[in-house]
Amino acid sequence: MSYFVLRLDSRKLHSAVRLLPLREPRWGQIPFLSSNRFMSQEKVPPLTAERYRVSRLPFSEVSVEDIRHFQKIIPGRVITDESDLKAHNIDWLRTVRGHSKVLLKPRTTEEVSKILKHCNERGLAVTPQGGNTGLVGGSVPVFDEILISTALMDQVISFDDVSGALVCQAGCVLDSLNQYLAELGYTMPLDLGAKGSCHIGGNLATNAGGLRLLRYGSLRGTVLGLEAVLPDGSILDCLNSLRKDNTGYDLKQLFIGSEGTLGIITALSIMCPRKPSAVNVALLGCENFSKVLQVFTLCRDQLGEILSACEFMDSESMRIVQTHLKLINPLPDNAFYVLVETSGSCGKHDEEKLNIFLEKAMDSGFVTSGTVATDQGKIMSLWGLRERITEALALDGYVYKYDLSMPVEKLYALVEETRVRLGSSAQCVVGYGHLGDGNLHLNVTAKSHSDALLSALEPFVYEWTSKHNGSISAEHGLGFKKRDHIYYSKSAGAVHIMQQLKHMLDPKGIMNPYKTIPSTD
Ligand code: FAD
Ligand code: 2HG
Ligand code: ZN
Repeated sequence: MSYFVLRLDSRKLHSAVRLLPLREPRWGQIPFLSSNRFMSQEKVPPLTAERYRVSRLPFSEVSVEDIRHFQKIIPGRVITDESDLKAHNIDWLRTVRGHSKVLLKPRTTEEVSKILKHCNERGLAVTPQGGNTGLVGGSVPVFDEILISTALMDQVISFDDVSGALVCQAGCVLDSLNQYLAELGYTMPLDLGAKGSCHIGGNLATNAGGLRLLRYGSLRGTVLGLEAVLPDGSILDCLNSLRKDNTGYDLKQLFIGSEGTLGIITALSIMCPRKPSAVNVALLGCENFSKVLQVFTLCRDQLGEILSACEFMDSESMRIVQTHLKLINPLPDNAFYVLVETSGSCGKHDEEKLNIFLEKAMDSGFVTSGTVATDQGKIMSLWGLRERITEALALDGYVYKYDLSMPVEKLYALVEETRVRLGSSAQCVVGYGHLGDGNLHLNVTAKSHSDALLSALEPFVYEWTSKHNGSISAEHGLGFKKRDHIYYSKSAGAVHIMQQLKHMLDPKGIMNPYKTIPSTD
């Protein structure tokens, strides 16, 4: 047992800290789409168009001639077999379903360009797809949009060992990039639970936040350049690797977070930090949310530059990973948990700082119990309790998912109010998230989808968030599910300019229709 329990008041600590070894596969494969259990008839969601009552826009339908044309551009990489298409038509959460008849797998930017040029000329709608781990229904078609996958665009183009600039194609899997960089002593500036499946292009397209944002900032700062194919097939080359470049408008920012509605990101350049040589993770138990906030303040105060993550979970989140994934909570019976990670280059220095922080946290009564991990296996086990909540929730039933940012002191009040409001109509209401970023993940599960439960949640959650000056989508984007709620977080004037930009770049509206930006109709 190489866990060392904090040098704290040992009476308050759990002496026997036992964590299960990490279950395989982690996120290397997302079990949902590959296992028969989840591909069974009963688990297939109804068609999006039926559940959400959407009307198809007047795009062309794919013809035999179109398929022949695509086969000339990418021979052997035009997928039309219904069973091969099944997993690509359903989102990871299994809540929305389209019925695309064709999936295209280009390898190069030029191939993407030829495909989009043809689609634009023919008025064929398309949906770009990376790892299909998006949580707002943006990555699958609503009707029969052509799927364009980046799965085969998985090459690293270059890495600069001095600046840390990585240039790669959009279909590289986040975790593969991490492994590639680890050998060179570097790491990716972002990390998320879906790392084994999500593509870096998908991360940019959603402006994914994740677990390292507190330390390395958002992709809007770490992405140095990108290349995108516009709907008419022209290639926009903004793929430079400069830290500083103030020549004109920063067009790459338009594509970061655009969720496939303006073009297809084909390559990018990203600034990668050195891989920290000393990492510590502490899991702490707290009695109530105000103590969670006190721990966070103390954390920032005492850990300063070595603080690399600060996440919180409520007891319901913990219950759900224990129930569905059989993970073991080393600190049972706490109302709240805070996971603190430090990363640095000097183990001794970091441990000293961490211990001072922990002693203060215990002495001030902010924390009732805690455990620290310093070796990789145990660190991953502690992180599993946090990272795998999304997976556990999906096993609990139908999930209503809200991803909100707001002043940190308000974060948990919404969870409590939602619980009271829903009463027994919800199976489970959990609150957890990126405490350091003021980002709450409020999730509600029920046996199945119900319009009544949805009406109890919306617009309540959005109104509550807006009233507290928050954002109704902190990091997952708007996709299909949240597009029309954008007005809770953006003014009508701002949305109007977005619509004009969309129209300028995509006058026929073929790029990921029904998503992200409300239509002008
Ligand atoms: P997809 O799901 O395939 O696509 C997402 C959107 O981007 C779609 O609208 C799609 O059309 C568009 N798109 C994809 N590729 C391109 C491209 N090359 N060019 C243009 N548009 C494109 N998100 C967070 O922010 N933080 C988290 O901590 C986090 N954790 C997660 C944990 C789990 C278990 C899961 C399942 C999801 C999580 N997510 C998180 C959601 C997150 O949005 C995705 O995991 C990830 O960023 C999407 O990447 P992807 O390659 O799977 O994209
Ligand atoms: C996370 O932080 C992800 O784990 C997913 O953003 C959050 O499932 C969710 O609600
Ligand atoms: Zn998150």
